[in-house]
Amino acid sequence: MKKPLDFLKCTRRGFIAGTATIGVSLLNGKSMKSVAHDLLNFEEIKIPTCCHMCGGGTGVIATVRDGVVAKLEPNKYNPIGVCNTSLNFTENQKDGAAMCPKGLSGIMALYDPDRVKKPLLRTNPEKGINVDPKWREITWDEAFDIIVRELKKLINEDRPEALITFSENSLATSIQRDFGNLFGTPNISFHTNICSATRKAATMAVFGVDEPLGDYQNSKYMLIFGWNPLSAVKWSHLPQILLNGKSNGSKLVIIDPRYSETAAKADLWYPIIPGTDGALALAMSHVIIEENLYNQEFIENWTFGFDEYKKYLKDKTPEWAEKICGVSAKDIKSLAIEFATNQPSIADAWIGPGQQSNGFNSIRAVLLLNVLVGSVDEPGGMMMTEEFKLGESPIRISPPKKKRFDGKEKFPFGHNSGVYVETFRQLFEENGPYKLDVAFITMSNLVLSMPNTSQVVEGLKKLKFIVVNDNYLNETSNLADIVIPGTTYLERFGLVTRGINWEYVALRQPVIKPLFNQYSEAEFFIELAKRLELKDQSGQVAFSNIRYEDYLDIRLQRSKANITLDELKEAPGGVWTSPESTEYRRYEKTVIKTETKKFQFSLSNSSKNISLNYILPEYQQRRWLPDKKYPYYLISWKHITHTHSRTQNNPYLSELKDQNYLYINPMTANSLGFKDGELVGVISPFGETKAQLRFSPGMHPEVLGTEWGFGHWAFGDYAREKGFAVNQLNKFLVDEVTGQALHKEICVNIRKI
Ligand SMILES: Nc1nc2c(c(=O)[nH]1)N[C@H]1C(S)=C(S)[C@@H](COP(=O)(O)OP(=O)(O)OC[C@H]3O[C@@H](n4cnc5c(=O)[nH]c(N)nc54)[C@H](O)[C@@H]3O)O[C@H]1N2
Ligand SMILES: Nc1nc2c(c(=O)[nH]1)N[C@H]1C(S)=C(S)[C@@H](COP(=O)(O)OP(=O)(O)OC[C@H]3O[C@@H](n4cnc5c(=O)[nH]c(N)nc54)[C@H](O)[C@@H]3O)O[C@H]1N2
Ligand code: SF4
Ligand SMILES: [Mo]
Repeated sequence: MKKPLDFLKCTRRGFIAGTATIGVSLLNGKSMKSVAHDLLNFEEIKIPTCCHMCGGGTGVIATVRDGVVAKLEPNKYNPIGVCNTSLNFTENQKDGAAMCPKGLSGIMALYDPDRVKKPLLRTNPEKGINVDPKWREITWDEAFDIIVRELKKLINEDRPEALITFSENSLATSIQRDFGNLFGTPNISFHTNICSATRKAATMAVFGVDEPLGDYQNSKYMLIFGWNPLSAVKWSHLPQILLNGKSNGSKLVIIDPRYSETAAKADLWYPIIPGTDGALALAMSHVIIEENLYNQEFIENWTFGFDEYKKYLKDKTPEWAEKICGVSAKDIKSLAIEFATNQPSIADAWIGPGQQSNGFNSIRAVLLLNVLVGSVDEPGGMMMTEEFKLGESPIRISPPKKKRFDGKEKFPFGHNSGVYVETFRQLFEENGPYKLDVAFITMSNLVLSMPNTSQVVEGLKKLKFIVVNDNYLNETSNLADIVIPGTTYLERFGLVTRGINWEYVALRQPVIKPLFNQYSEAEFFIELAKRLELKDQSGQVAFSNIRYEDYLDIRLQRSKANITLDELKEAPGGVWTSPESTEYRRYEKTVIKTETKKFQFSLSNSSKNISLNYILPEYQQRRWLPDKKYPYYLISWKHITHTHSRTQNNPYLSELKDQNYLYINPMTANSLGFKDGELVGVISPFGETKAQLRFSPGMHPEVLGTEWGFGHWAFGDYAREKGFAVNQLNKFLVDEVTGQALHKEICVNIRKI
């Protein structure tokens, strides 16, 4: 390995010493100075914090030796990494906590020499995918002056809505909303609509909560459609609790067009045709009803729309579904009977079906299996969790009344993160409701992560001024006017509240000072608001005497935790957990938050102005289907060693995996005369790229697939020119109900080169 080790040379003393492992008692709270190695005489501190190598927020303990982060390890005081129900927390804690490879490699994200260290100004006015921006380093003051000048133009023209922001969805989100409200733009958007908005909308429609999580460890049957938690690790306890469930006698069944990492641990795996999960789930429901295996009492007391659903299911037989999804009628029947008779059971679906058209209905059909058998909010069933709520922001200002650019309100279950695909389509086609001039893009590599690379690039070129806040000069910053150096999570504050089935809040805190003396992402927006002198509703300049830490402190004190930030720092592992443990059958005590206040087989007819085929979770064929010219489905997924496009420059992770392949069933390849390892052209109507074939008997013969996130042409030395960027091949497609981007709906052909 080259640069990173050179970069760390100064810490050699600490590193050598580190090899003689020190048994430091596990911490209580904040920067606890502990007894170090007397002989070698260096100072060691252990600091609890939360990972942000992906959005999971797993608990971490950072060891800092002489001011250098030397080690990251799991924090067993934090439920994320241990267990998602309090029922098993203490028992699981005895085995310690877990982190995934991406999390364990966080040090290399911090000390990556390719990081952006100073604000940069573009000096080349020409913009293009491969055009050198000719960056010039500028001071922070210069950067703020230029940005303030551009934003003041919008204020002077009374067009604050011409500012749009895009951001990751758990980094300074409420500060960005406050900033948007103060500035007067409604166009504050986050990545959820290119992520899992279909699942959130489907769970809202069926259960009235937006992120229910299964109690897998206590389940007897786990049926998972298009979710791969053993590789797409997000809450790092998930692989273990699924496997604990299995050891406790549960059956694990995976529905996925390929033999995924989770399928490899499953009892049964059914390769399905992409985008047909809804048909399979509907036919299973048909069988459960026909066989009288549904939970009549639960349905009578707690659900809405059963009779209509039952009527709709009349002809959705296993034989009907077999022709659509490729799973045999016999298997569908036995799956349905097993699911209903092994209680408690869980049926769940994530973004495999979610990033295909009609994802909203497909996921609803899957979730309704839980409702049919009544395993909702039962131990071992699907838990009706709600995210812990922080208290109100201290910034008092109402949202602007202006219309959003992305037309989110046209989507009946449009997600409040916005509709990126519509934003970019309208930018590209120049037919939005008004002109957008300025974009802030924080912790998002839209050029790689959005479908339809070429039109996303052209869309970005239509903007007058783009500010990217990132740790790297990524593909998106190639089109920016100013790049602001980001922080890593090891250099900033935050509060983590998602991902388990009882209430908790965990502290993210800087374990060292920001390496380049940079503002954190939240502080950047606060500083900008101050320099623009944005006023709250009382007429005071907002944030004039509130630091980000104060902001978090106030919201924490106003929450149910009712503690200060300092108290959270002192809490074991930097975590507050509610004294009330995981609750089951919450619906018996509280109101179900669906429109009809029942678990919904059907939406009510008056619901949300929704078109008829979304009232019930009807099966509709995918919009983009293979044809003679493009005969193969192309799907993509996450590999355990990487997060999206952001970790490919991490030397630890790129040593484990440094490129993606195009996986193909050997039967398909042989029939076409392709060899394992061959470089081929991959063509869709929207783009072309080259990929290395890899034979995999675990691929459905009609489906090609790859790990997404590779194929950088910018970023850093380790990342560049490894593998291919799959989103060059797709088009702007959205789920009609939610506005979710449909990354997994692509059809391609391959050719010799
Ligand atoms: N290692 C790693 N883990 C991550 C992330 C990461 O970047 N890297 N990102 C996190 C994020 S933001 C998210 S949203 C989650 C997502 O977590 P997952 O939902 O697990 O995401 P994917 O890996 O994209 O897709 C899951 C599976 O869907 C399959 N699939 C594709 N099309 C279909 C279909 O039509 N039907 C069915 N049944 N299956 C299909 C794919 O083969 C894949 O195995 O992962 C999180 N965890
Ligand atoms: N084909 C295909 N496309 C997909 C998916 C898929 O399965 N298939 N999955 C989709 C999903 S689920 C999601 S969530 C999106 C994710 O898409 P994005 O949210 O765009 O994620 P990344 O591509 O990882 O880009 C994140 C950027 O943030 C920067 N970054 C990382 N950490 C920090 C930080 O702490 N501070 C700052 N300022 N910057 C930081 C990284 O350098 C990187 O440039 O991609 C979607 N795209
Ligand atoms: S799943 Fe891995 S990368 Fe994501 S937060 Fe947990 S440890 Fe970090
Ligand atoms: Mo995601």
